Amino acid sequence: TWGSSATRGLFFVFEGLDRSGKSTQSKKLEEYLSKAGRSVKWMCFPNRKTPIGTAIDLYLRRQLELPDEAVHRLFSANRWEMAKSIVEDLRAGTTIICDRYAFSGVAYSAAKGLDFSWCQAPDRGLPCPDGIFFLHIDEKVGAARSNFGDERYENAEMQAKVRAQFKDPRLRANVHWKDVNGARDMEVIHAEIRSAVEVIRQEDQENRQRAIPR
Ligand code: NYM
Ligand code: MG
Repeated sequence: TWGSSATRGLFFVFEGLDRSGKSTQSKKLEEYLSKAGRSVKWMCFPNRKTPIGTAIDLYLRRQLELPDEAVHRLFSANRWEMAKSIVEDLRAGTTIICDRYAFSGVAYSAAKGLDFSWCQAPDRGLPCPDGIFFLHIDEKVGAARSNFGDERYENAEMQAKVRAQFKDPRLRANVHWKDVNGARDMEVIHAEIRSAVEVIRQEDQENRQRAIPR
């Protein structure tokens, strides 16, 4: 638990394929919440600036070869590098908005053929998001948007495999997962996410009030 502080921050994660609009939407939510006067921090995974993130960045840019199992563990370790600061920020009342998290970790590695539950194991115990917004784009929209760069995984074949893994119900079990149709106008998407955030915030406050003994 996060303790009983009435000002705990909320933790929101954006997930989806490459080019699904996660960065745009996560930054729009950050802007909206900070304009509303909330303390908010945006972050992304991989965090390429940490020691482990440096290796991940080299791997993604094809300047480093690593076994699939090893790089999977690095992606997870990269989240563990940030876990303590995430918890501290949430406790201090800062809301965190995160572009990709453990769900990408599992979907991309399982798409390469690694066992799904083996992929889930190293992330167990990480701070759990209060809401996950999965930006769904169908194959056709994805193909139209895909001016892919030359990073690893940025090709139609891999994206199709990742898309299939993101559908696995084991990813959504025990978390507040919201599918968002990412093929629409970005302001329409943003409005839908904003109202989902307010619902989650209200639920959180009600739950916390119930938990306080009178
Ligand atoms: N990726 C991201 C993984 O394979 N595992 C992970 O745990 C995470 C967080 O990194 N193609 C992949 C998905 C992306 C790539 O991320 C770089 P981005 O958000 O495209 O910069
Ligand atoms: Mg990308």
